[in-house]
Amino acid sequence: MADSKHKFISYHPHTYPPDEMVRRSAAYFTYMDQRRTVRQFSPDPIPPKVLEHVIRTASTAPSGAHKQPWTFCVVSDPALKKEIRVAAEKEEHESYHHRMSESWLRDLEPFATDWHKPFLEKAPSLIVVFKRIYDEDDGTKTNNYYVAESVGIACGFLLAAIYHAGLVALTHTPSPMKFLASILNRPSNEKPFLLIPVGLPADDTMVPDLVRKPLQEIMVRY
Ligand code: IYR
Repeated sequence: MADSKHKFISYHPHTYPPDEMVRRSAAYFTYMDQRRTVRQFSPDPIPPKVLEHVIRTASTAPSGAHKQPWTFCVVSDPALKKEIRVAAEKEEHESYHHRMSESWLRDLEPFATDWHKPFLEKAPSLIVVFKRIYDEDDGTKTNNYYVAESVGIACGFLLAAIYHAGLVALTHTPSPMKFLASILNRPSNEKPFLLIPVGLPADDTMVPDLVRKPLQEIMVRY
């Protein structure tokens, strides 16, 4: 298993009897099935520790060669949030009016989105996730692998942790989102991946009446 240079340690994850596995997996599905993406935030503050914990949870995700090719920027400063909103709305205005196809705009109708992005200022914090396309070790470039897959999985863990903490989030992808790297002064090996406003839901939060695909449409048994 291990050579003398790379040691392995023993691992004893929790395991359960079959009926307990069935019960736990059903309960977790029921819980996760109640998560919804939210676009209306309360301006109420959230404990900074919660953001540290959910980001640590995200960083437990598997990654290519365990390179952990991610950076999570937490933006809570009102002036910086405003700057991000202004830059995002400029791009989104262009997208909604000139860049997105008719069919794309039609597909988005159920979500009632447009170029206005008030949640970028209203939410108490924005987590801006960057993928690190390579790293630098003593001035030498080092490779990262399966970067999009790794960061995507980490964002999945992040969204689950945010929900578990009793907060809501929006997976927002302003497009193009290069402006995030310059506003946040990120190094050139980091590319913006997702912008995730996090907070408590507004009192009058509404979400679209969506239906999730049934199992027979998403699962194929062989
Ligand atoms: N980036 C735009 C458009 C948008 C695109 C998709 I695909 C969505 O699921 C939602 C929105 C916006 O944020 O409005």
